[in-house]
Amino acid sequence: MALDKMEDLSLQETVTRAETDEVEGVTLTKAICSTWDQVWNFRARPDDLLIATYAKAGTTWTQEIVDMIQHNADIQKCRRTSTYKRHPFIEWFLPKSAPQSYSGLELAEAMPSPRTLKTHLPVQLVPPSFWEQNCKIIYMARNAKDSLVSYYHFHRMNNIMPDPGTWEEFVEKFMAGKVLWGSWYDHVKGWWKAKDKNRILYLFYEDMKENPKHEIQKIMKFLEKDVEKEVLSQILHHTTFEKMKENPMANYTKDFEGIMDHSVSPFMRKGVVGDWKNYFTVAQNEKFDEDYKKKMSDTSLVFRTEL
Ligand code: PPS
Repeated sequence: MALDKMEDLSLQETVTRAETDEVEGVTLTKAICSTWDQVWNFRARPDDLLIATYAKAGTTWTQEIVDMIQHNADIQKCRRTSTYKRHPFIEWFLPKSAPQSYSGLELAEAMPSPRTLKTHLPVQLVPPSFWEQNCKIIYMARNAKDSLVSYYHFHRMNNIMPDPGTWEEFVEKFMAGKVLWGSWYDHVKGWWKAKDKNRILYLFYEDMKENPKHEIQKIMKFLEKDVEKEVLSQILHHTTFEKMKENPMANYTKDFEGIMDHSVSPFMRKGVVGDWKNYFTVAQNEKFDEDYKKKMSDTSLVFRTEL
């Protein structure tokens, strides 16, 4: 057997799907829970920028846009390494014994300022130093149904995520908030509330799809950064779904080799609004809507599920 095939096989054998535990009722991987004290005591710096999202809301997209703004659309600089390493994912932890180890905390601590960091934590679990230091935070939200579909496919292709079960089972788990990083409903509502009292720019995936130029300008204003017209055009061009899908430093083909299986479902899957219609049955949709109404009755937050 060819050596690369043997390595592939041995890697697959050691890849196990994450076990979960909880922090204050929020489902996280056991590995994250085991380092929770360190995450909670993370020392934010005043010039840190935090990109916060529920999983699959367009984190990577936001990260690429921010990086392009910060580097005046210098493509070479933005390709210095993969998204995963450019912006430490603060709570993410894979022990040294794992096929691919990672410590967002170590990466962040070693990084010179100004840092841009990533988190999927719900607002109540964000390390307090971010609030103490009054850090700027960009929160990107995406409608529940498209987030769910994207999350389901991500569980299928990423062999260290918990087993998603069947589509039907995953829909139930998502509605119950029993998926990694907890309830989508509590996440988007919690951050929505927090934006009134903190330096949070709350954005929507759907708006970004509809009018990326406008949303990118909002981000630039928030970052107090002005760029030439041509630079803005470059940012727009290089952060389209099509461009990012072919960018190895943004499409996750450089990380998690043997763990993420892009042949099952690529990380850069479809990048559209409304793909949920291809997955929800009529009955599922009715049930989901009814439950959604109840869970979202106490917020002014409104999402679009189609454009
Ligand atoms: S993660 O793993 O939580 O960090 O994933 P995240 O980056 O938040 O979300 C991945 C989804 O975002 C889509 N994506 C984009 N959509 C439009 N334009 C651009 N440039 C873009 N980049 C990433 C990606 O395709 C995933 O969504 P789905 O619906 O699965 O395609």
